[in-house]
Amino acid sequence: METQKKFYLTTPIFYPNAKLHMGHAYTTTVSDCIVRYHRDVLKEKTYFLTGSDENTQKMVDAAVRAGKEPLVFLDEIVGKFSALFRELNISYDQFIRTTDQQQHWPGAQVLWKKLVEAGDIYKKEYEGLYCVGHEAFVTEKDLVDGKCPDHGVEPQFLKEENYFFKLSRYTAEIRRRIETDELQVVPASRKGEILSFLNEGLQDVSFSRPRKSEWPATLGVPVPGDDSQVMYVWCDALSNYITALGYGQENDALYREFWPGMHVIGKDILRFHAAIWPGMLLSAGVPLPKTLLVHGFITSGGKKMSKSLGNVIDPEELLAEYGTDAVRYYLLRHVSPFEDGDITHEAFKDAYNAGLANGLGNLASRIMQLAQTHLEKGTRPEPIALPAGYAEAFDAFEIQRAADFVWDEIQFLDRKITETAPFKVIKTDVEAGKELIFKLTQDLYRVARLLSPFMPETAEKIKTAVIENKKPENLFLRKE
Ligand code: ME8
Repeated sequence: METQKKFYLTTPIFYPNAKLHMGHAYTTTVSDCIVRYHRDVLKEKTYFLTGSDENTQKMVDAAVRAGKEPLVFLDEIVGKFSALFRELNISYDQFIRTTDQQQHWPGAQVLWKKLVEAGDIYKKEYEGLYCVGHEAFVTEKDLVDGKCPDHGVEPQFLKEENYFFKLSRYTAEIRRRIETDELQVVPASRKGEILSFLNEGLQDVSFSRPRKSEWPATLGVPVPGDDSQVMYVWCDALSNYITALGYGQENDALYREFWPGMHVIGKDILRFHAAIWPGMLLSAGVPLPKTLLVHGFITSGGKKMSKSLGNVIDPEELLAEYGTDAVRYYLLRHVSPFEDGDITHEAFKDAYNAGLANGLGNLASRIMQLAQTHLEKGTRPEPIALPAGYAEAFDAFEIQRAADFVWDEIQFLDRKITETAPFKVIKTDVEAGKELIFKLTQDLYRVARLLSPFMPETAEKIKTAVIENKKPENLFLRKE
């Protein structure tokens, strides 16, 4: 018997210093769509990981601003993360928290020890500029007018004794793996970007920080053998992708089953994932991930969303007004997974009315109205081969093209109803009319199958309607 194919996908783990916004909703929804394609359409065995990146100064700062104990603040925010993910119907298998001392810390420490064994960790006095927004050291040339252009704040000057990781050793090997697509970086423009970054050669990175007295003891993974230091947050955070699977622990069945997998990330964290992470894995003798899918940023009206511009679009507001599948539809069909994408209330409403109210919703009710009136019973068609265009698009992570494929089918069926006019045929030839309608219900069911990674609930509703031979509830009412 052919063994079932395995597929492992991770989202970035999110900083719990504020609630999640549209960009976070995007990264997670794209991830969910890809996983659902592998699990529900290709019938592979999948594992889907998300989580939160908790051992950070910015979380502690946010807690202080909110007047709350860091750990209380943390639990509240992380509770909101899972609430949003439920609303978006994100089918993750595990939510990892980097403060989890059972699931995360032991594996992170085993990985650290591997780097030590490889001779890649050394101690050094270091001074530099630290941007809390990035949770990374920055250099003068990264700054504009003395401030970090991404976060608009001056970095802190730090002088510390830290452990360093000899990342520089791995430049050539990382380059080779990316060039040959052993570590596939998608899209090609991001591959080019990281290769030219690697051309400059990688610097060693500071990999630990002195433990801060104001941090609770449960925050920050202790450096093995030196409790005065905690792991640098990116070293700690990146390791989540394998600690969640049990790497370095007694029960590492998931790790053996699913690693290596793919990571979905935003363009802002490419260097961490395509330089530091592979460097750590090479040092530790762990296989590299197969793929990094690097998406762009979501803007609103062409501008970065910001409270002062008043263009912030809150995923919760959209979910409350339009529902889960409408939000998923917009993000998956109208935002490119490779470039920056835009969302405004106007564009959302137009897309909703065209693609869902007039498109999919209208088609499903037209067909099922005919079926309910003229057929005696429902049907559950046998699966047929996956259309090549759809599978190719998904395999290349061209999510929009895969969605377009489904909407092309919807248009095709709309035309088919008009052209074959079963409602007329049935008046003169009952059997021929019924046959046309029956075929349409089968086609509709097949559309629902292809739709399921994008809009799982709607796909189920449509399938049920076909099986039970009844009109689905008003799927998407037009919005004026
Ligand atoms: O970077 N548009 O966490 P984070 C699209 N904890 N995607 C966006 C976005 C936007 N405007 N803003 C954020 C971190 N994202 C680290 C990751 S992983 C080991 C550690 C997405 O909460 C994008 O994918 O700041 C980004 O990489 C991710 O959210 C995490 O953002």
